[in-house]
Amino acid sequence: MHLACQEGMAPGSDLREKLDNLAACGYEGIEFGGSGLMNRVAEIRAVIANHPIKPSTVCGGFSGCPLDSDRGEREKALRDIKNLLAASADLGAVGMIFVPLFGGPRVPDLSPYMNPIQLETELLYKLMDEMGNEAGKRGVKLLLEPLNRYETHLINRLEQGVAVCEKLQNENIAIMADFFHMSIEEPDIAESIRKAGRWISHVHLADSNRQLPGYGHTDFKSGFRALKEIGFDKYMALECGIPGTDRKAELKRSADFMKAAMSA
Ligand code: LER
Ligand code: MN
Repeated sequence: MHLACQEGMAPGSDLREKLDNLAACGYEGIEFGGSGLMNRVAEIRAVIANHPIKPSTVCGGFSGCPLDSDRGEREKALRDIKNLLAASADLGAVGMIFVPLFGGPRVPDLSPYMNPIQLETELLYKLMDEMGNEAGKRGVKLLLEPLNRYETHLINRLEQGVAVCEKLQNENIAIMADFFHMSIEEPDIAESIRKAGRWISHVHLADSNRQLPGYGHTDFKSGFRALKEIGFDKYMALECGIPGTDRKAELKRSADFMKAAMSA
């Protein structure tokens, strides 16, 4: 398991300084936001080439919405996602994080034929299969992220993400597990991780209050133990707030906290 941090959280005035600071604080990877990333790939590759910090993942950042009733919105999303999968490959990242839908339904209720969730699910299968094939061509993964109920009505728990993976049986599609969302939605985080098993290919780290791990009440020890048990060996990227003013000291303190939890 390798600790990573989202670019936006890293202290530093430019990418080089951010990478140096992350390395000094005990991290091994950096997660990039997808918005505008296509235009930055060459610059990032040049700066990161011989650096110990490696790109872990690309997080969302596409326009449109894959599950909108408007075909133009869906096509925009699909085009951007394909480009971001290519960018992920160019950066050597594990893959691209994908949230199919923020908020409520954007498709009509066609009950008794299909309600919005049924329609969204069928549409999702079709689109994810296509995106998964694209990910395969690029040698990266499409990482489906369950979000808590206040951010999406569609996929809230790991088991719902796993159900999509099992339905599609596309080896380029996986799920990721975000400790913040899990602290709201999973009855037992460790057990949910164990059940999701091999389908987990990325992790987001935040405590129960979406601050740095160590500032809330999430039990990271049992969560990390479950990740070890399933043989998870990829990146876990911070996606949270940093309390206080000394960001570097806080990032180092949290890395130390997580390393202790990993070896407990
Ligand atoms: C949103 O809450 C989140 O967790 C992000 O990773 C979505 O891209
Ligand atoms: Mn997340």
